[in-house]
Amino acid sequence: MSKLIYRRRPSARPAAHSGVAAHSGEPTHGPLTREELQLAVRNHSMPLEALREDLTPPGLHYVLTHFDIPQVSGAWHLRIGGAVERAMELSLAALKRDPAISVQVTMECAGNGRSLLRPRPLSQPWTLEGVGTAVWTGVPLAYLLSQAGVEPEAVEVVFTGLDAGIQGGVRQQYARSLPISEASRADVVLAYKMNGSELPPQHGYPLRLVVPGWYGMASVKWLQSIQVVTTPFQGFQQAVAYRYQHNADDAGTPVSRIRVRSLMVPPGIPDFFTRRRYLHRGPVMFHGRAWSGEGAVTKVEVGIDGKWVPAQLDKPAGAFAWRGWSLPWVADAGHHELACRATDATGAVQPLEQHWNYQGMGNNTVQRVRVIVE
Ligand SMILES: Nc1nc2c(c(=O)[nH]1)N[C@H]1C(S)=C(S)[C@@H](COP(=O)(O)O)O[C@H]1N2
Ligand SMILES: [Mo]
Repeated sequence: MSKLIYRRRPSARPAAHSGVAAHSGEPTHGPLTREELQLAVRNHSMPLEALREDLTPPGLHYVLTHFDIPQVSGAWHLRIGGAVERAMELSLAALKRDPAISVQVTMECAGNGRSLLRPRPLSQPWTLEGVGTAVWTGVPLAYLLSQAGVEPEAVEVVFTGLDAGIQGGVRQQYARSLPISEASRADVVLAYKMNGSELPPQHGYPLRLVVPGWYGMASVKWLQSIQVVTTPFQGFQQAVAYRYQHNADDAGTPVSRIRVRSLMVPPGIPDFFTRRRYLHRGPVMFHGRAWSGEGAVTKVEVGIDGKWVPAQLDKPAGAFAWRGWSLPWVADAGHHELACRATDATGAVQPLEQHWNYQGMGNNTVQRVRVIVE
């Protein structure tokens, strides 16, 4: 078994309250490692040109899977238990007979932007594209919890996936919890459809949780059980991973809602290898999307060679879906640097400089796109 344990440096300081590191090495300024490359080819991002679409087609939506996509038996049932009056076991057919809702949700990986940090935390090496928007259809979690009858002493609800593996030396099934207040929201859904079709295997077939507004780690795929608990959940993905930490010894604070971010469709055409962008001189329309899990997007500005210009915002497509924006520009010949930055209803605005943290979480620093106009 020990061969499967994640590599740990002999000198590694133990992470607070767990005795293990959340990932496989100290941050580095070095070149991309073999392990990062393996993760990057398993977990794909959304090509930025897909920002043109309100809804991301499932094959273009980003994917993040810690372990393997699990095999799902034909006898699959969802178990609901713990501090409830009536424990339940539900088949997919039974869940499909329950009331259903559809919610349009922009989901983003908490590690999006990680590999742009200096030094670079070693884990899934996202640049900017760990995001996508889908319509998720299924049973409201609050409906099933009310059917089960949550006991008054309950504090959290724990969601466990079928997928198993080892992270930070700890054998585990992927599991996360939500406080009762979040689990009781009307828009949290146990989804069996994505954009109107059956859930694809990589997105959690047969059933996944979707927590609108929270970074993706909360939306547990391949759900096996829902347990109502009376003490806070201390599983690895809750207590060790997904925390804003200064260093390995810092207990840190939990990652929850998505920080405000905007991205633009890279204009013009790319060079195959460098991805450098080339544009013709003259009028061009910039398009992009902006979102936040903390509140509505209220402003997007486009930076052109360091000067910020307000973009036109499209109508919102729902409280938890990205909002389109556009800005016309007349390109003059030469090298230019484009950027975009969003503000949300809480007044939060994307930083121009990185806010570094040890696991590389929530890096919403503004996107910069260099273009060559000819
Ligand atoms: N069971 C399970 N659920 C999971 C994960 C996982 O590895 N296993 N990854 C989480 C993370 S970190 C993210 S960002 C989202 C990604 O969802 P997607 O692959 O459908 O885009 O799923 C979350 N749910
Ligand atoms: Mo994630």
